[in-house]
Amino acid sequence: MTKRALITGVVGQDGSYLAELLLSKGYVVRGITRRASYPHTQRIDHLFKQYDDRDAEARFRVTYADLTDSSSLQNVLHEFQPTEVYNLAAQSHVGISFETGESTLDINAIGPFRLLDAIRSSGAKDVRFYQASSSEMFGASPPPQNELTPFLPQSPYGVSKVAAFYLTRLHRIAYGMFASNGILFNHESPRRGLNFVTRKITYSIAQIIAGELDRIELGNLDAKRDWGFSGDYVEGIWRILQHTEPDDFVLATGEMYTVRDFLGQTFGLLGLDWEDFVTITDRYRRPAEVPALLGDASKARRVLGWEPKVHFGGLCEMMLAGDLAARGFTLEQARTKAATLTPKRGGA
Ligand code: NAP
Ligand code: G4F
Repeated sequence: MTKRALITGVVGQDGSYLAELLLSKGYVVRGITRRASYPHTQRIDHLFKQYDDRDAEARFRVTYADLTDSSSLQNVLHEFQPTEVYNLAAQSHVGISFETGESTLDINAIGPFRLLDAIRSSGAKDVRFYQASSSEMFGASPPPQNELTPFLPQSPYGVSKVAAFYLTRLHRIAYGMFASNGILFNHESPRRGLNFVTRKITYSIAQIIAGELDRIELGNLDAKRDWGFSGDYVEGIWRILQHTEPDDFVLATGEMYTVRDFLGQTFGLLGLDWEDFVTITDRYRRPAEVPALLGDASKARRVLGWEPKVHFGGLCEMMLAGDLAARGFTLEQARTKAATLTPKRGGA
């Protein structure tokens, strides 16, 4: 039987990689997106070209629905009849969740409840549900963190993800649903949103090389993160839903670096000293911070056979090369240009 996957958040970073993966495996894929005042389907435009989306039975289609709108979720479930539901949609920015706490809780906590409840009420017994849980739930719990580590969230985003984690487990326990959590540590890519720290850095370096920017403004450089590649993590997400039983899994690389390390690595690829180009500002500091995340993914390795392929150095190079290429530079050409730069002093 052909598998039918519904992906919420399909126009996001992970949604785009997951759609590619599932289509390559022969799935029929339906994505949902909410209305925006300006089209923002750049991450999946290549899929529209590859898989004709005009007729109802097309392999890949995207329809409007919103995690804050129960009837839109019920309608798409009824019409599409998925065998697997991947809930990736979220207000995913931790810093911004301090400014938009109520809507973050609505989308990230009540949203998954609406979806789980709609699946349960539909009476479809065999639908498998994936919830995009986050290492941000561990918050202030010291590293390393695994499936048994207590949650101590440090942001409205973290709290919202803890609620969704337990709602997913509750539907498993109370109603026997196949509902699993992936507790994913930070994962990045050339498709990462521009206001997450890794992409902000690589994008800004490309702007500096192109002569469009002098300095980057950043907040806390001491934060430690376990950064992997989104393309590797969507393979883990898929494996979580193919497992014989519903369960919760950490996905991580098991390596931890500071934001400062990320700066050193990426600027270093061009022979530059990051301190010549970075200004520290309180503007990007958060009311509460998650100091250190380091994942122990041994359960996923043992049970699912999942391992990440891309590690820190490769990730930095992939992201920087992507942003340079978009401005017409190879790494080699950027190195040559970098040697001619005179940093503008001031700042940190
Ligand atoms: P992302 O690029 O921000 O994608 C999230 C998507 O959710 C966006 O396409 C967004 O649409 C959509 N969305 C937001 N509110 C919605 C709503 N009300 N209804 C429908 N769609 C909505 O995030 P990502 O990095 O791909 O992450 C995917 C998921 O994994 C998120 O749930 C995130 O919290 C979680 N997660 C991510 C990481 C990570 O390091 N990347 C780690 C752990 C967990 P718009 O484009 O319209 O805003
Ligand atoms: O890149 P970030 O915004 O990612 P953060 O907060 O770790 O959250 C990401 O990973 C979570 C998994 O742990 C996901 F659930 C979540 O959806 C998201 O994908 O910030 C990383 C660190 C933070 O400590 C932040 O304070 O970088 C620090 N930072 C320093 N300067 C900055 C900046 N972060 C941002 N976004 N922008 C800065 O200018």
